[in-house]
Amino acid sequence: MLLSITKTSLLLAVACSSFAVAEEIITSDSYFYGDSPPVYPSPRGSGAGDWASAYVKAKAFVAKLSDDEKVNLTAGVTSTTACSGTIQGIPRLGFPGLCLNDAGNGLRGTNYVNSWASGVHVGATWNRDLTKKRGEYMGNEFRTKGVHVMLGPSVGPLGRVAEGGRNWEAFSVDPYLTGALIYETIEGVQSQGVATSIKHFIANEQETDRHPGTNDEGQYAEAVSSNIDDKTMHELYLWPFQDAVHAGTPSIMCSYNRVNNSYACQNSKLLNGLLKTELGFQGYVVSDWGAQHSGIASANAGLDLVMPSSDFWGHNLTNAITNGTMEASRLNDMVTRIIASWYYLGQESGFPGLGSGMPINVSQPHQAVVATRPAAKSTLLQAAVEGHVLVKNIRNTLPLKSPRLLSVFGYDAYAPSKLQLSQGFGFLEIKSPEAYMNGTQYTGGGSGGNSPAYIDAPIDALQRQAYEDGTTLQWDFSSQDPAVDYTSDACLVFVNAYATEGFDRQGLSDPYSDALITNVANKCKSTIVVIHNAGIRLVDKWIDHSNITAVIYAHLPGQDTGRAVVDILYGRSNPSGRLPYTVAKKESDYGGLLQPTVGGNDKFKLFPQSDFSEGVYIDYRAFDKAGIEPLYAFGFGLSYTTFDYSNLKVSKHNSRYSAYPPKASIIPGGNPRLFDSLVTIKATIKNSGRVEGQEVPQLYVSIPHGPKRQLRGFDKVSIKPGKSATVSFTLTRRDFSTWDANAQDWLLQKGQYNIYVGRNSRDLPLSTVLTI
Ligand SMILES: *[C@@H]1O[C@H](CO)[C@@H](O)[C@H](O)[C@H]1NC(C)=O
Ligand SMILES: *[C@@H]1O[C@H](CO)[C@@H](O)[C@H](O)[C@H]1NC(C)=O
Ligand SMILES: *[C@@H]1O[C@H](CO)[C@@H](O)[C@H](O)[C@H]1NC(C)=O
Ligand SMILES: *[C@@H]1O[C@H](CO)[C@@H](O)[C@H](O)[C@H]1NC(C)=O
Ligand SMILES: *[C@@H]1O[C@H](CO)[C@@H](O)[C@H](O)[C@H]1NC(C)=O
Ligand SMILES: *[C@@H]1O[C@H](CO)[C@@H](O)[C@H](O)[C@H]1NC(C)=O
Ligand SMILES: CC(=O)N[C@H]1CO[C@H](CO)[C@@H](O)[C@@H]1O
Repeated sequence: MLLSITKTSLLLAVACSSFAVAEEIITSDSYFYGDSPPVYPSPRGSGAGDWASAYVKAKAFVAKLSDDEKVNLTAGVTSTTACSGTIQGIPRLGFPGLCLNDAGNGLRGTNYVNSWASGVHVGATWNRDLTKKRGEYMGNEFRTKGVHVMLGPSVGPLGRVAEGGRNWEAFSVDPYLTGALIYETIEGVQSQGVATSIKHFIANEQETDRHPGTNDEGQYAEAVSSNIDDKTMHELYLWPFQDAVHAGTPSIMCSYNRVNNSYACQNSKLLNGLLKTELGFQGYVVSDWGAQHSGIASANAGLDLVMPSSDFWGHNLTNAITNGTMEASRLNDMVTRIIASWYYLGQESGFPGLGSGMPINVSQPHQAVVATRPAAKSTLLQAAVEGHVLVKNIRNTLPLKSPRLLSVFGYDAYAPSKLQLSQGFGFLEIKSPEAYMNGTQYTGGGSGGNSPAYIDAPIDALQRQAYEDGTTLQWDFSSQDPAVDYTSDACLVFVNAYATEGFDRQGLSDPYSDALITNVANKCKSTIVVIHNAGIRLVDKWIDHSNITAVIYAHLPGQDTGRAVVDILYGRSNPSGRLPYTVAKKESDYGGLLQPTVGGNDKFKLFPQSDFSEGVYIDYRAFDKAGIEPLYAFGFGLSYTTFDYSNLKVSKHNSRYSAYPPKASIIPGGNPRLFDSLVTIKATIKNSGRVEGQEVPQLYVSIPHGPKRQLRGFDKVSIKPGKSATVSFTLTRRDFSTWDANAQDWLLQKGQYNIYVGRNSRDLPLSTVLTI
């Protein structure tokens, strides 16, 4: 691999200089040949790790297949179910086929299912156990409906671009937090015998120009290329995928964009190199819907399955074997990986019929009903509750205590029309205002949305609370400048910030909602703002208004949105969410990472280039580097109580460590020695306030020659007032290492590592120095 990089970068240098002289518009892809190092042949799945018995069974199965049957397994077909993708069955061998369906935050496009809290909301919970439980219940819904493969969860986009349209589908802009939560989700979902398909591999960091097509000038342009160096790839974007492979995902979905000018679904460095060699991935690579752009080249580069169907493969695969452009072993490997995944999850026995709960016509009988089983209820609600992040609370505004008069405003307070949204929010290009104006936003738009059994809107839950407390409610959901009863004890304003697949956002705030909030605050001395935000939402236009006394980022809670927010507002639940991203004081603080790369300059207008030249410095890593004070730091969130930190203790497990991980057989996830624990760190947290609450102690490390600090540990603990808890963080070799591109390995540098423990990335009362 090392050899090929050297050779191709030399080639690249030659190619660039000969063309660069003329500075003319690049019209041929050949200009970019060599940008992405070739890695061939495609590694065969070996049954490594806990895949051995699945591979034994799969090999025996594949040995019985005809060539036509093999070819049929490599692409989807249209079916009589509503599955987003279907592999047809082979009845003579008892293989029923596979149903793949959207998406990572719950089932989409069917009924009798639940709308779960979305990725960013789960990221804001910082709760591993809750994330795993959510996975179990979601996985069970997929199983009940006859869905073998959940198309998700997403860990990419990670959130490089603040306005990214799909950031909300994944957990956090931080790879460690995202990696930890994807791990738990996979364990939860797969405990139900349902496979996860982790998307989008990789560097799918913007929606703009995600597909090739006709540009504004009527010319055909390729999809955007994310140009990423090897170190950034490993330390940032690949990190959570590594955790996903380690957790045993049997499926990875390759993305629409190009990476180093080679389409992600035919990029041999990504698929053969990083994924199947370095990470030892034993499952199959499935194309995002319509992401295949070449025939045999994509097969040789490591693509195994094409969805929803293939315009390129079919009998061309067997032709290519006959004429020598593809090895027969490649086709066998593609099919073995798919069938091994079916065995790996134990789907060969007792699994409901393929898509049986999801007929195309929802009026047909035999719907598998899963909503809302009593066992799932508390997890559904708790996940909704814990993703709320309280960022401002002055003059004891919250929790509310039986107000006499409460006034409620904003287009986001009531339930949207459910028929219209029975499949979740669609791909709505909402430009200005950049808000969904027709009801409360409980999930984002596009294929990552989900389908609610019901929608318990904020106003519905407030009405129930008013009944209990004898409160009088006033409301006006349509005016931008509503009349306010001056006797109101408090005013609640509900707004949202919409985002969807297919489009990047138009900004991080919108004038309509900002004016609405300000208008209410001008007339109401205690104004509480609740924002259902599918991504970062700035509050600079009004946060210092003296009448705005409380602000909650309510993210995307799913169908229990109203119940959850009212539990928080009235103190039945103590807020414990923490921001999984940084909220800046102003848009320009995000610098070049505010907006997506749009088009190309003249030279590259047919090949839009997005250079990830900032390296690993995105979000808080970038703010720390540039010395920019955020409004709300990564990891920030208030509680109704306070927590004190003390007693930091660090213990190394050994006195000396090798620079590189000891050699070992690769298992899914890579070299297993990367996950050796090196250090345990403990701290004591005391609840110094008057009510019980959950704290999220966070551990950051400054790795020599790296970002100022990086998240490398977190926990969530419930502590009664006056009581203390000891939290313990175990850090692995990977947690302290940097990617050494020359050695092509993780390097543990000798030197001093600052360790910080505290409440968020900018409030770290405990620190010490660890010498390695
Ligand atoms: C992209 O190119 C950079 C060098 O410019 C290299 O470090 C990296 O490994 C390449 N990655 C891929 C996936 O081609
Ligand atoms: C392959 O798929 C096609 C289309 O569904 C079907 O007509 C054909 O019978 C299949 N071939 C085999 C050998 O199963
Ligand atoms: C084979 O490839 C050609 C050219 O890419 C394509 O037009 C054709 O549809 C393919 N055949 C099948 C059976 O997919
Ligand atoms: C071999 O077959 C494949 C698939 O039909 C085709 O794309 C390729 O051009 C053929 N190559 C040669 C050398 O015939
Ligand atoms: C769906 O099924 C219902 C009940 O069988 C039938 O009345 C309706 O026409 C069907 N709709 C479609 C689009 O097939
Ligand atoms: C705050 O609200 C009161 C009404 O309760 C209003 O009189 C006052 O002008 C408001 N303050 C500001 C700064 O708008
Ligand atoms: C789909 C839909 O009902 N859209 C409406 C949402 O609200 C805006 C603003 O009130 C209307 O213009 C849309 O027609």
